[in-house]
Amino acid sequence: MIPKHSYVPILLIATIIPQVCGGNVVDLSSEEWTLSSSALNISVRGNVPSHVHLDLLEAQVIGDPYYSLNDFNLRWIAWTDWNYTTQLDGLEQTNTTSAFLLFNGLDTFANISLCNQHVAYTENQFRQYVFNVTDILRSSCNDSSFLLNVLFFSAPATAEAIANLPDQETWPRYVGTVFEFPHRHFIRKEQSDFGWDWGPGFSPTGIWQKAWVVQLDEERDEVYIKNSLLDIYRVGQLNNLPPPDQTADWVLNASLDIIGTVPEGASLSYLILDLETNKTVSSGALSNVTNRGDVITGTAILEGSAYKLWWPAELGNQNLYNITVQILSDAKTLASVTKRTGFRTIVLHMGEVTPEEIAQGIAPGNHWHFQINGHPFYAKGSNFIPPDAFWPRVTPAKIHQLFTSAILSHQNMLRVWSSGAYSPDFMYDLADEIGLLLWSEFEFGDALYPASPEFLANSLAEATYQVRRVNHHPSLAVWAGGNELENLELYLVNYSAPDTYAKYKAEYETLFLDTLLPVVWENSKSMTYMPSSTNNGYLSINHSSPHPLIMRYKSLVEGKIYGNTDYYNYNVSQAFNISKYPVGRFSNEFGFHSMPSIFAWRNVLAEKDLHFNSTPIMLRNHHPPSNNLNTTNFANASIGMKEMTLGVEAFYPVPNKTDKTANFTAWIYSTQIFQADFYKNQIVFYRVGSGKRERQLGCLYWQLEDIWTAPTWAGIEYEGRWKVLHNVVRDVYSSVIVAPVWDLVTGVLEVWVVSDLWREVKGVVTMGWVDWKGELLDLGKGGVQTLGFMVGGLNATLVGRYNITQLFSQGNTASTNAVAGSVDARNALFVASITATGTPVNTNATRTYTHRNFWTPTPLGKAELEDPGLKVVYDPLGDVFVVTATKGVSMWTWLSAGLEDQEVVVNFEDNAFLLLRGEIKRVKYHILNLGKTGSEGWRQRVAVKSIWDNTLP
Ligand code: BMA
Repeated sequence: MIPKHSYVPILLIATIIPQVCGGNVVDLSSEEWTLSSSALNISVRGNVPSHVHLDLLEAQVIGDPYYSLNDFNLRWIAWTDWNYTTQLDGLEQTNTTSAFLLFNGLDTFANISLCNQHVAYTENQFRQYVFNVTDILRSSCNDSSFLLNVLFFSAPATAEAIANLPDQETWPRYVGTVFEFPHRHFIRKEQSDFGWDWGPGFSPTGIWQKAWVVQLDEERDEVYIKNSLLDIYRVGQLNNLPPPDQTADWVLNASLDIIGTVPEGASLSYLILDLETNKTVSSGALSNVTNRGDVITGTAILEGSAYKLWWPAELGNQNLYNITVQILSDAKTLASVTKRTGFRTIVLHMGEVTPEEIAQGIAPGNHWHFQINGHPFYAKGSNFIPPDAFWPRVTPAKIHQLFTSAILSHQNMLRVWSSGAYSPDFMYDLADEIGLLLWSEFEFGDALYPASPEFLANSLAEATYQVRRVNHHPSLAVWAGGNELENLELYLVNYSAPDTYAKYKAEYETLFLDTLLPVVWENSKSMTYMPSSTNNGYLSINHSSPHPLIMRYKSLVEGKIYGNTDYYNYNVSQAFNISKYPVGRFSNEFGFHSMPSIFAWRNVLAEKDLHFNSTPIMLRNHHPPSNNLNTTNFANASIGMKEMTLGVEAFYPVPNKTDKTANFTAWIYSTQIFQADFYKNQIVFYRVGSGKRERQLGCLYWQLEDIWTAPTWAGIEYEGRWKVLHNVVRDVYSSVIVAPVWDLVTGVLEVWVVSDLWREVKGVVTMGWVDWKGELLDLGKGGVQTLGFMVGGLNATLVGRYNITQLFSQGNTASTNAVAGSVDARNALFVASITATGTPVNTNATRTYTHRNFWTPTPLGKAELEDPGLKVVYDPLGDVFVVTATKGVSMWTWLSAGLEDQEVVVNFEDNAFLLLRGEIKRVKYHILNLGKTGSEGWRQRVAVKSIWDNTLP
């Protein structure tokens, strides 16, 4: 199904900023700011929200931070203290006015002063801060000079100072990867700001979120809503458990965080607007109102069947409602907030597999899958990393483009990986609209963290703000404490310093089970919480216990299956060995890196550096991480470069072209093919697992997109271009697929049909073998086999089985065993296609699903490939590119803009496909950017190639 979403940025019905009734709110974005460093004698125009790097770039003090090795060259910015100053305008001063500074985000260590009086010191990028500056304004400011000063201290220097404090905590060796700047785990700042294996370490700083001065007249009971929580859940629902009744009424819990004081006796009202019909569905007074002065909370019971449900993409409509909550006092509205939301239940079900389920063939252990509105579904998606090193320049249009790409490749869930930043409201808004579930995480990852009272209090405040801010979004799927903590960090402690395991595990539980879990559970009944992204589930759950989740950790019983999996294997010889892949209930990350396109490289490198192992390309390969600030760390970089090279050499024709650019381009393409091929093999393996004893119900590969241009795990480049991977994902994430699964240990090729529809699918599968000229091969089963099949809802069915060891005579690299058949494996391609009829989820109309897949008994590097005789022409009438293979079989057929059209950013809706001899494919495309020149005539220069081109000089 081609979703209706287009690439045109849409106008958001964004979450409405809370409005006070009365009061004076000064937006600090509209003030004139100066950014300065006295030590460096720099003074330029500043912006709010912004980062120092962006402001220095705008003022032309520095060049593009993303160019070449500027990440190394600009490290001085991170070591410097920076001052943002403004003379506040628009303040209203009376004797009864109180005044507050409200910052939605300061990155990170800031000393704030107003009228030369100290206001506060901040130390958490992710907290909302409010400071009462009434006294300062009344006593210390003269009318003409409201000087606001925000001095940011160097984050790497501060982290170092904290790490060096007497008696500071230390961790065993190996725990807590250092990427570039060290000590990230001591500070509450985006962890990847200090470098990561896919990105640069800029350590940006600045007022990175919106900020205001809020002035309230105390005599008029003025209040301001600084944050708010809406929680919608079914009556009887408890966190982490499937709701007992999907027809039960809804509970609406609204809780508003206030600047000022809500007077005693105030009440709350609500109004719910259906955004499709623009009609009010329900309104009235909230009951059980509790008023703490700074937080006012109330609830309502809403009729269970009165609201259309919200569904993820391809599972139903994204029905949305506006809920307005008002604070009323003496028949006057003091303040109101409107948030756009949806009605759904989403649960990560980790309960025990029941005897009935075991009798149905599901392995004992615990479940680990998501249920939307009471239905298990297959989660298809990827991991989302920060889309830019500088969040203030991330626009809704950029996120919309990424989300549209995800939807076009049939993804319904993104894991917003911790160690970046909490997603902005507009990102959740877009996900709500487009139907992408966002598995969200607290920003802790790949390290163990302090458990000091100060660190816990700081983390608690951060989590409370974030949970309350975003809870109303129907796209919010789950909260995880952090990334790879249970499966990696605790494991590393146990491995490298087993004697101290108990201490570090206790600290881990203090933060992730005793501190963060209550934040989620006390604010929201609708959300599941788990302490670590990858985990073995819980041993027990008891909502009335002070320790409600007792995690399983390593209490594993042979034969049972428990949690989700994370799999990285850089030994390329094992890439297609399915016996190495983890068997679990859900795969939440796996991957391998590849090179971005020459177009992307050209935008950030000098022409002389456009070759595979050039200095800047190598030094942008951060896998494995350099572990320090060394700017000549070729040793680790060369490991990553070599892995990509070996992947190509092991499986594909090795490019060796005389033309330098052609050779570079061919190598890039080949690393992308190895990456995509490897992911495809795993995705298929996991999806087939939905019909096996593991009842595998989720696959999120690592990683959706790039933060910059570098060799990484991404499927989408920084500028939005799809790598081979994203195209392949689009193919294998289709609802109904045919999937060859080869077991190199047994030499058996199985063919499965997998469906993630909820009702059965019936159809016909056609399987056969061809040679590279496209002639049919008769391997003893009459050439082509056609069979009927049926696949149950959310299931997989075995439709074919071939003993590869016995099938081929020569060149049989599929097995080392003896040879029986008469055909040379180097000249054989297995092709399977299906046509099936099924019913899309939550619809009644049936539709036809088609899919084709292939497998080769020998790597393409050993195959006797033929020239496919590829041709491409642009058809202006259909506005499509028409591709034909005139002479033979075309593998990994690849369309791209002409080399001279480097500014053209275009995605072909179908790419990296198989074309049999004589086949014609009409390919649609999406333009993301035509560049400054408009690239007149680029359509005529679109080029096509296949893996066969690698064999050409
Ligand atoms: C996992 C992730 C990330 C990392 C990726 C690639 O460890 O959770 O931390 O970037 O693999 O190495």
